[in-house]
Amino acid sequence: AKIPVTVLVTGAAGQIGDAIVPMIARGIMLGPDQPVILHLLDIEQAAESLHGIRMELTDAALPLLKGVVATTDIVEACKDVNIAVMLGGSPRKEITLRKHMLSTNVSIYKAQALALEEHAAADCKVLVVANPANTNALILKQFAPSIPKKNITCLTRLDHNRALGQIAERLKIHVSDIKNVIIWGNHSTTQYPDVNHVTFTTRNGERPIREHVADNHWLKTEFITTMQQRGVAIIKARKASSAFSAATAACDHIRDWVFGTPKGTWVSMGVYSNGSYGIPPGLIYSFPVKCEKGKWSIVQGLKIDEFSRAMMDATAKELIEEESLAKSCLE
Ligand code: NAX
Repeated sequence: AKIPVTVLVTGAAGQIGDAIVPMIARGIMLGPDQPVILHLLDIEQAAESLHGIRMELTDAALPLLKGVVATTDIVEACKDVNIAVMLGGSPRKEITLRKHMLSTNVSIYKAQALALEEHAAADCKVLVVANPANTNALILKQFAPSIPKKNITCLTRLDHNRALGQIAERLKIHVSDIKNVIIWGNHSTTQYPDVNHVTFTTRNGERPIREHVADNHWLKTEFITTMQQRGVAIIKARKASSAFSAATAACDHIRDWVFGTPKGTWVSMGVYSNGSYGIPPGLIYSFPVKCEKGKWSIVQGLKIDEFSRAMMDATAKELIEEESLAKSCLE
């Protein structure tokens, strides 16, 4: 039998937590034959709902679930975790000032980094979902220096999947027949969804998407704004922010990272920049990545046109500003 993998979910009593906990416990993230132990962390005010989730996990009699630790103690939560999915943080709806949101989250991510640094497994893989995701991951990287920096990532897979979904709907093709969209940069409204390298499957093999989109104008205008505003549109419609789709994306992110991306396919992940494509080294920036044997690498050699260059630099600029704002919160 396989050794169980311990997965930490912070903010587990929140709405994405609600969606992702059953997914992990039923093998959607790590596969149908991988036993898991769940560590669920939330804050004191959410202790009762956390207890409720724990009761439901018991009631579901899940064959893959080998243990549950539901706690409000960060040290207990981080003990020996192999994978950490960080959903916990102050929600946007309560805090409207960016600076305020940053300073609250900076202190949360500093504290959680210190606990992971000390108590998590040495090769722990970290996925930060909570906003501002890139900058929270950057803080985590700074305060958990013994965790390899390649192991600290943030979620832009939801944006990636959204882009595939938008293109599929527009072109009336199935989403599984298109691939290789890229989300560059920040998980924010400055993100750049790049379709220049997207291909779709035809009877005659892979063809560039541009051959299929008569309306190139759509790709440069409405598509990009729809993407940048999609989160807000979901909130308007659901009266709550994305939950199921975010949980799905987080599972996709970890699954592809651990098991690898299919040959010829890449995905978007927020990872630390090594200077690829002229992006300042050290930033946590969303790049196209391929994964193999539990490691990601940035896809190299893609042609970048002038429009893309400007969009990629604009989102990098926003991340640099967020970083300095976050650092000023630490002083
Ligand atoms: P919720 O507000 O429903 O849940 C957040 C949970 O975190 C709450 O249960 C809260 O008690 C808990 N929490 C707060 N401080 C904590 C701490 N110090 N330690 C542990 N837990 C703590 O938000 P939800 O809709 O689940 O979203 C979670 C995060 O994901 C938010 O920051 C949100 O902005 C972010 N998102 C990021 C996305 C991405 O693509 N990167 C997309 C979806 C989502 O909006």
